[in-house]
Amino acid sequence: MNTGAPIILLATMLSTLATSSAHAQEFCALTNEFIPGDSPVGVDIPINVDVSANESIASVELALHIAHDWVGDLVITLQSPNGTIITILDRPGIPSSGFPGPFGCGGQGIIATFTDSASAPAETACTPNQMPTMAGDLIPLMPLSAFIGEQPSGQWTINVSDQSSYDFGIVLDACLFVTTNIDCPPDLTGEGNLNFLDVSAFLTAFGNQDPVADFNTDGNFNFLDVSAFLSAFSAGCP
Ligand SMILES: [Ca+2]
Ligand SMILES: [Ca+2]
Ligand SMILES: [Ca+2]
Repeated sequence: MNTGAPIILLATMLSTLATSSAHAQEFCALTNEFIPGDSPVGVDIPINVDVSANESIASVELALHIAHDWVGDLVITLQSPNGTIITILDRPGIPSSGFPGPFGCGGQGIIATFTDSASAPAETACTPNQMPTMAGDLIPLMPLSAFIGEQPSGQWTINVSDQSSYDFGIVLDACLFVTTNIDCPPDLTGEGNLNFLDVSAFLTAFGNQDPVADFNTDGNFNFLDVSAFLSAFSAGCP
């Protein structure tokens, strides 16, 4: 009896499983996009995200590296595949006191990660004598938590616009860090359907004492895990 093919199939499924489980994943754009000066339309930067169909967003962070001589000219937005748009930055320093005057943050450059878990708001992070003038982890103008629960796969769009004359810039790098939750734990193959392949994947993982088969998460592998898997499987998925 030749059992090689099924074993290879299951091994492939399990290695797919290991890389598609819920965790933070990074997706970057091809950049070096010119930001035209004094153009409210700005430049769109697409980022393609591809995760399993049974994953939904737990958190999103946006890392940007932008060369620009007057960061106070910039407006940055982020749109999800679902159509939700949030404003990351809106002419920092305006309409408050700004620096060095009514034209907003007069510093150069952004090398920052916009994240709800930061402690400093990006809108007031201007340090005009330092390069880059915005650095490290910063809180975006609107919370990135707006994306929680959406399906992350598809095209995201970052828009960067320069809303005042004179200075312009370039987007050098743009990356999204997407952390997901698995919405349907018995869908071990992660494609959004429940069928015999998920049962096979469970049995193999159970035989190998792979942590994904510890279905009641007590650290042991026994009939309770089989029972928990089968009831989740019969209950189906949303
Ligand atoms: Ca400008
Ligand atoms: Ca499946
Ligand atoms: Ca267990």
